[in-house]
Amino acid sequence: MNTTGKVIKCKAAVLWEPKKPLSIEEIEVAPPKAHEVRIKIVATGICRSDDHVIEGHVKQMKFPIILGHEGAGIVESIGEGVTTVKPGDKVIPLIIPQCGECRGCHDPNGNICHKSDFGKYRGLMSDNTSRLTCKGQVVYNFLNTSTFTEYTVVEEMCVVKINDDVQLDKACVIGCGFSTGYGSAVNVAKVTPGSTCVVFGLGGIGLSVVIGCKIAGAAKIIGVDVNSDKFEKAKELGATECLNPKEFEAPIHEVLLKMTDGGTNYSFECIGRPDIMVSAILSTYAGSGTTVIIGVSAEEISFNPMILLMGRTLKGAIFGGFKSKDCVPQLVSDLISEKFNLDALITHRLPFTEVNKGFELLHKGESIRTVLQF
Ligand code: PAD
Ligand code: ZN
Repeated sequence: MNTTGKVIKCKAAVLWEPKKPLSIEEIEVAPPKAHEVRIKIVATGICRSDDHVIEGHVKQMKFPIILGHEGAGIVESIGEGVTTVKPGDKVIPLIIPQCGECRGCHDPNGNICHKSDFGKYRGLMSDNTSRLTCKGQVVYNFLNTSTFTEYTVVEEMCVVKINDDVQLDKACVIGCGFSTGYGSAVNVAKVTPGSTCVVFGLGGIGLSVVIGCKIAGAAKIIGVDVNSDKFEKAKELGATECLNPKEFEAPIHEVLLKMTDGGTNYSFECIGRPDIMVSAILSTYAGSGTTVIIGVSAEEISFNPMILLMGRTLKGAIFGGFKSKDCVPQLVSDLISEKFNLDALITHRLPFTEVNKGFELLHKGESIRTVLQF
């Protein structure tokens, strides 16, 4: 049945308020307006950033909301003026838009488009309306995407066509977790061959950092996690050794300084804890070490400036510093040509309606990425 121009009724996982399970509801998805694209979602990963909203850590968030931001799908229909995708195209929705016009898009050294909803959390399209409703109420979107739904509408600047040959139930992790971790190593830190790296937190983000460090030619990649069950996979992906801070009396940065002759060249915080962010900085070599903060936290971080004065660098990045529309198609091509393999990141697959089970697996520390299939 041709659905172009019509409201689509479909299933979505709605979060009505924080600290509640997601609720599978029938929603209405309006047709795309000018410069918008309606997508049939085929697969979506579960990321800790979705969980931060469920747990109520993101104070500005508006409810009800449809979470999910690590998806892949097929264009169902397009609004007037859309030129870069057409119905039937395989696409990835983009958590960082690329409008191509703002200072952020023109900045060769950054990737933060000013249309991004990170930190603002308006949850609406640029015209301040939503295409999603449930039981007569407006439903907000998450990070310009919302993928825990059979259909979603995004703006053209928040979606990109990808190679037709890719499997969408793998490519979806390029929509957030993989690109975020991998790019933090290769783009943001710019890990150099022969260097020493430490990665704090070995979830989907941390393991993707490990993949990036290995491809960049790091000689030593040390994984740190309080859950030792994560070590086997980290080693499979390139970690040369793994440490559990619970097994040491001394603070973990002191252990790392000893192991690495005074500190690593690079460190990555992939958890979202201010105390570990400071440990990550302290683990690097004082004269020239670089730390990249990737984990998201609403709490403040504090440390003595002397820690940086000697020559350390502190950086942060969203989506691995990748300009989304420019870079995602290439990442998908790199997946097809087996530059990297994402199978190890996807530990579980579930039908979309079992989304809450996917979050349980994340809480229990059993999953890296659960991919929900529609
Ligand atoms: P995850 O929960 O799968 O992984 C976190 C890992 O950290 C787990 O393996 C934990 O066992 C481990 N951990 C927890 N506490 C500690 C501790 N004290 N010391 C050592 N290890 C610990 O999450 P994820 O990989 O999906 O996401 C990680 C963070 O990255 C999270 O804060 C998420 O919101 C953020 C993120 N940032 C971006 C970005 O663009 N900057 C994108 C996506 C996710
Ligand atoms: Zn994410």
